[in-house]
Amino acid sequence: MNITVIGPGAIGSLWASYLTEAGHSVNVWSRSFDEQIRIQRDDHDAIELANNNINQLNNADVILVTLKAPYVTQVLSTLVEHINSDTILLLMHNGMGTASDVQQMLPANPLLLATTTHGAYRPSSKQVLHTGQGKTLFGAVNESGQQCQFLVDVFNHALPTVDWHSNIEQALWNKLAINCAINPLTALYAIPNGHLGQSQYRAQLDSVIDEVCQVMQAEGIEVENSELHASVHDVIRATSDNYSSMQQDIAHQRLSEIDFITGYVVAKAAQHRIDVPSNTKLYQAIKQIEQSW
Ligand code: KPL
Repeated sequence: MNITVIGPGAIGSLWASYLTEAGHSVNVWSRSFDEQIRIQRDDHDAIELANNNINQLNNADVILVTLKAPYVTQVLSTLVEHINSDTILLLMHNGMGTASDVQQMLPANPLLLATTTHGAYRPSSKQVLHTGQGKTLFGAVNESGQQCQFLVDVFNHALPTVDWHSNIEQALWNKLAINCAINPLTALYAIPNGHLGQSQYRAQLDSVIDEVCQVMQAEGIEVENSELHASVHDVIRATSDNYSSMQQDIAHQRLSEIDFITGYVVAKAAQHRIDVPSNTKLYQAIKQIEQSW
């Protein structure tokens, strides 16, 4: 297949590399002005991929968007006229809230959402390390997206496991809850994920999770409060030495995904008239840091 990866950061470069290895014709769209970019995964041979090539974008069967949530609408809006209406759009990022904008911009395109637990790290712009094996879920946003389940086989062949989820919202909310609990707290206190297991963070962590759980229930998402607490703690333990993506963004003074993580929950809570003081405080604290730069 002809696949364009928009936003070849760590996860985008990982998929670009595996999809190329699986025999697909992959190109990228990035901030770089170079016509080609080089990606070397782990100790494999480096690959050269065309960059910012309008013809390849126009001929793409699939566009995998691995931009961070705050850039999705902004970047796609500059490319709309070059995107064929048959091209499948697959959004893969932390947080929620971009799909409705993308659907408005490109209403005819099949639109899919994905969530992944693969770990990837980019020590330099040309290198990507696959730091943790994970699982990926795809699901449809619109009717034409429902016709694209075959894509699971294509991507699963390149980097297993990939499964189809008939209610991707459910899976995205579960991931969102984990990100709401871990990301802003680790960013605010500049700590690795594992430190959240310490007793001094317990009350704040518990109350963030309780609030997100209430909002999920109001949204009609199937969720059990004790299971949500347990899955947050599982991730804290499994990623104890890692710094969350938001911690890294804030430490490097980069725009974080707070609007699409905690901000999304706070906005949904307001629609349901649910008070979420702990999440609101964290949201404001991270926004304040970003505005101070
Ligand atoms: O997804 C993550 C992130 O850092 O954004 C978690 C699950 C918190 C792992 O660090």
